[in-house]
Amino acid sequence: MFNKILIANRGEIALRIIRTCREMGIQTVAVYSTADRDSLHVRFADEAVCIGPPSSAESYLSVPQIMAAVEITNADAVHPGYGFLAENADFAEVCLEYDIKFIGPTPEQIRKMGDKITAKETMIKAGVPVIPGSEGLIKDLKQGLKTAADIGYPVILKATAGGGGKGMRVVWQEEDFEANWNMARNEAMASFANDGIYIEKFIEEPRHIEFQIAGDQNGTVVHLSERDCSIQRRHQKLLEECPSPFMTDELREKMGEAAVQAGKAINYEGVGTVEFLVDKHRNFYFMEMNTRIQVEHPVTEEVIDHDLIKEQIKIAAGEMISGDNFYPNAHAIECRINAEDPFNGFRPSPGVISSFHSSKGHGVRVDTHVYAGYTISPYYDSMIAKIICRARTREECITKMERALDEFIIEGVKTTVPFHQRLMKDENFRKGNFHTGFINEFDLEK
Ligand code: MV4
Repeated sequence: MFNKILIANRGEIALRIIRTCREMGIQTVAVYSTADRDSLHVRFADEAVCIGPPSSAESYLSVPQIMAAVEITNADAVHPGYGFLAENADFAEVCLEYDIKFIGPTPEQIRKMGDKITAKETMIKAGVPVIPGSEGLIKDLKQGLKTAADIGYPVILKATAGGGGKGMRVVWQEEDFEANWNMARNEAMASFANDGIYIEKFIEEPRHIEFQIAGDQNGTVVHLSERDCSIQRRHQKLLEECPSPFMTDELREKMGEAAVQAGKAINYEGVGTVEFLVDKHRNFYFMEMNTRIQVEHPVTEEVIDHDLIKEQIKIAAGEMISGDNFYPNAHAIECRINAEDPFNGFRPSPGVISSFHSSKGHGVRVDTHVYAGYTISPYYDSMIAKIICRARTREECITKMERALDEFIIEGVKTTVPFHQRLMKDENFRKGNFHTGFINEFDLEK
């Protein structure tokens, strides 16, 4: 087992990782930018190293700064958390070269899933259903028009270097193809310095259902059931839950098996997430794989009663997992609380938290790094807390969440709490009747 883990992250996930390390008797090193001097991860870690100014590029994204912190503290492993360097294959490779264990998959596994066309080709070979579309990259406008006509409109143009919704364009009819083609290529070049584009059939009103998987260094891969992440706004997830209200035992078996096949196809090591789009007929298609721990991992932890960070660390240390899948024993919902004004287009609302009271009580978990007096910096993402509720049924879980939201007090900044309070009351949400376009149709003032 590791002696000392350096956490290359900040905020609630850094705290989350420190907690598990303490329980496992592993020493911790926090790294922080000058904007995070007064953060709890700095206080709760055994050691802390300042790695630069507030800008992420010069601190949390700086491989030389982080490797220097590893060197001076003599850490033997790095946990990247999510965001920042978590899916940076070059960083994972530098760790490998310096004989520091990167707690996550190998650089090769990260690269295979990071390039979306390579990922899709790998899934086709593994027998995992993918969205019908072009075979590989589209060379030029002419080939694009022909491919789109063959697939049939509507189609969607995606950047191979993209993901998470960046560089995507939906085309409803042939006469709009050329303009969208040009925009997609320009956007992809500007965002990713790679203008490779591929085309898929556009799936209308899909659900986003993802499977948590885990694979060990021995080649065993299992799934830990699904999370429904269809409640999103501009590709930012707002709420996640397990089980999905759309799930059946039969569909879970089929999708779970596909997720395990996806992991096995790349010999996946670590915990990861296989994202699927599911249409109204319950056809499911591989969309992307995330090779990191995700924000919404507590939803799974609550329903299967396992610590996923602990599993990550054990796998990284070479421990084997049992070959059994995990199924939900309860219902869990996570509401992401962001310092944003939901009545003003979710505009960020940084500033000082003047007072803070966390929701508490049976079946309520709040993962947060904030406290009264804490300053929310405009430099980083605006998520300040996750309220996770667990109950035996979805109905009870929603009721508990309503209570937990009412009890959550934060003053000094605007938050997305009122959005979630309104969502909990929505008839379609309560019925489990929603898809990824739901929030665009959802009127907060109603
Ligand atoms: C799609 C799609 C419909 N059809 N692909 C968005 C994020 C990126 N991972 C892929 N995304 C989508 N791909 C086809 N062929 C619709 C989306 C999509 C979406 C997916 C998941 C969650 C929210 C979404 C919101 C809008 C579009």
